[in-house]
Amino acid sequence: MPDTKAMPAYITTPIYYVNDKPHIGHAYTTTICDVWARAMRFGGHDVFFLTGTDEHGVKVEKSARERGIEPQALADENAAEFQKVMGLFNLSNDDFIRTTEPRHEEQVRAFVKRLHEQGDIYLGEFEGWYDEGQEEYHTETKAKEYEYKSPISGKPLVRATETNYYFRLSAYQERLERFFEENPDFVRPEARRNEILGRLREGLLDVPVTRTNFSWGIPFPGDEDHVIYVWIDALMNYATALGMADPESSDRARYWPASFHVIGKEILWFHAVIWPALLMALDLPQPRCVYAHSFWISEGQKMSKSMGNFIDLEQLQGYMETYGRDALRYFLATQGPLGATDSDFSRSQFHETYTTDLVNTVGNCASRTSAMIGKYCDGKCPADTGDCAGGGIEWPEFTAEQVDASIRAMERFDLAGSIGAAMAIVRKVDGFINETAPFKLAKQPGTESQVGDILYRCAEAVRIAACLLEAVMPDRMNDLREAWNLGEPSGDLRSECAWGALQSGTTIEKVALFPRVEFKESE
Ligand code: ME8
Repeated sequence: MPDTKAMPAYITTPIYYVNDKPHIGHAYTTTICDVWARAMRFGGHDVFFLTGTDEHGVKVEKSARERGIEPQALADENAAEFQKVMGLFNLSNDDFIRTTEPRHEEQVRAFVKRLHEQGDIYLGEFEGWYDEGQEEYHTETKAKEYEYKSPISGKPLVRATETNYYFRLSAYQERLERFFEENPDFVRPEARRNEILGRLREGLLDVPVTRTNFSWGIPFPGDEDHVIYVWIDALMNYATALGMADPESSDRARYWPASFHVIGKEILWFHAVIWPALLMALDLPQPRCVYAHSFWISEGQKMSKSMGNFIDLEQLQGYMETYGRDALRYFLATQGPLGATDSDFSRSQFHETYTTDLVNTVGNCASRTSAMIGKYCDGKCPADTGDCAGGGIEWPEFTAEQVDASIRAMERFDLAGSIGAAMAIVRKVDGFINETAPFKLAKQPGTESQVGDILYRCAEAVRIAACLLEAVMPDRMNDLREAWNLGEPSGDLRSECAWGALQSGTTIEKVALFPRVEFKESE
């Protein structure tokens, strides 16, 4: 087994367009990456977590023009909105890259220059079916299948001819197919991998990497009438943030390649095909996994601007004020569209998840356990006497299994699975309290040792679950750490979760982690 603990881990979100304000989708992707990044840090990994904004391109130029301001002013304004999300959701990103920063622009030009000089980029003319909204060409087969309309906006595809610089994507067809075969986990979930593989096998066209119809972009090195296509510029952020144009002089190069590029399913082609081909051309190692999640829909409806039903930051702030930000993080991480199907964000389901999992399960177990320790053990953690009165649970074995399952699930980005394993520990404690009824037992004389033993087991199991839940709910689990005098996370999650680390005699204060909230339909 390699020593994985000190291994660098690198996770990225898409960089978000600044032509609009952030909404739940952006908060979602960034939050799930944050959960993973925190979990890996607790596990002792050397983590780099990157997010940022995509600030060039025709969309930004157009939105700015509509507002009568400069594109850079719009970018500054909305980049600040995206940075606000970081604070609001307690996101622990190590950097926030903006594609208008000189450090990014300079490296993009260096990469593009290299590709041009080595013949991977050439000047050519092209005619094809163009999706203006997506800034993307489709093959004849695909255009026909889409009935010559954009699969995203429904607007007609247009026949377009351009003299542009092209990236020789077609030259990477075989290498890409081989790469996909040799790395079955490169694109996840599997349904998405199959889609990409199907499309890949239809054959690749060279792709334009410059534009001349607008100017808000990075000038093409050596031919400044052309600006670099926003997607090429944007994809390269994952490498420029680590200084990969000159890895020798970058102290972040050790993080390359990414463990996970987490994205939404609509931008998978760019990440699963174009990006790997660019990396092959640049001779850089490939990311381990491109994880393409599905979409949140709202109260059963697709969110769109025309419907005006985007769950925006204000609404999310409303949820936070009522339920707390950890509750929102928990909901996003456990109920989100990490698989191949979309998830519905509904007020009633949010409320139900909060009440069932957080109030009635985690909150209730922690408060019952600490209240009984207060009442029967003077607020001091009792001893593990082995004098347990029933329950029939092999706690060290049971918790070790859940800890292992939880850590492994997190490592492969199965957030719900990881959190589910931690929740299984808490549910077991709940059942154990009901079955062994220490509150009844305590009324009989001479049962101190038994009662203490039961409560030690409850407290120790809750503590272990809390360590596993800390990545998703850092605020509340830190409250528990403080109330139970558990100290700081050690950076070695597995040892921290070993049964028996809780010392008898530790002061255990009563905690109320998740207050009950009344459901209001109308909010
Ligand atoms: O595409 N549900 O930026 P973008 C879940 N700049 N996630 C959603 C979502 C939804 N309904 N809607 C959006 C871009 N997202 C490019 C990316 S990367 C090199 C360049 C999330 O502002 C999801 O992660 O349109 C999606 O991929 C991303 O927001 C798109 O953000």
